[in-house]
Amino acid sequence: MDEQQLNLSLREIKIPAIRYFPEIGSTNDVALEWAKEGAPEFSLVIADSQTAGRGRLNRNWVTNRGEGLAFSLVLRPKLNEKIPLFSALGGISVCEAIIQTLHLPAMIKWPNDILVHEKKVCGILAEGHWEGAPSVVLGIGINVGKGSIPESEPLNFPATTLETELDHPMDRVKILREVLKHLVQWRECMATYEFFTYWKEHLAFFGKVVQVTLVRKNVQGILKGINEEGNLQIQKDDGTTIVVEMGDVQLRPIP
Ligand code: BT5
Repeated sequence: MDEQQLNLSLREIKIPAIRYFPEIGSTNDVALEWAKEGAPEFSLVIADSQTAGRGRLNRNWVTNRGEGLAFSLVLRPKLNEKIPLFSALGGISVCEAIIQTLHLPAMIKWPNDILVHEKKVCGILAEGHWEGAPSVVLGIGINVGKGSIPESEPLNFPATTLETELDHPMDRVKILREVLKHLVQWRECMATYEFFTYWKEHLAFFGKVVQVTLVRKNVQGILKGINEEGNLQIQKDDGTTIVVEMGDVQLRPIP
């Protein structure tokens, strides 16, 4: 991967500027700084490896050199466009690109992961900056090569890679191009009926009994869907439905 190849491959997509790094701390950090300096919508930061890749809640995200995709887009939110919907924008776009290009059964695990065969292949981190001209940085990490999964640490969810699922080598830039193509298209109809329908239809564990880990406690119940704010709806055993704004979902562990 290099800047010239990226510029060439992405020339047909509405990307105004690209910053490529062989190695960087976190592409989200670079994009947040660039956004403050006025980077236009769809400015792209991409790195071959990250030394301080971030997940949610200060967790880490590993991007090994030559294996995964790690990139961040600067987006300019309109009034009323809230952060959870940007995570969904990323999720829907990655999901659709994987399904259409690779014919793998990708699903969106609320709020920000893409699963293939119930294993995590992609994580998404949307972060906002509201001073001055508001911006949202949408960071996406995709496990492409078999060496993308960190070996040295336990993972919070089982992981896989695209190459593991398809058992052949893959062109990372081609996958990037497909994701960006879908992202530019979905950006036009964010939060529409079509957007929510696609999200709901590809929601992992829909109708299944799940456990949601919240900051201080766990909640169990049937995953019923998402509301218009992008929050998760869980029906508890007593029949009441609760709305979850932040948490980690997994199938209910077998006792
Ligand atoms: C995420 O957080 O899944 C969001 C990851 C976002 C990464 C992108 S890469 C480009 C941009 N720049 C950044 O700095 N970040 C974004 P979360 O749901 O909190 O999951 C984090 C957890 O996933 C970690 O605690 C590990 O257990 C696990 N993990 C770390 N690296 C992984 C990998 N490559 N594949 C699968 N799981 C991983």
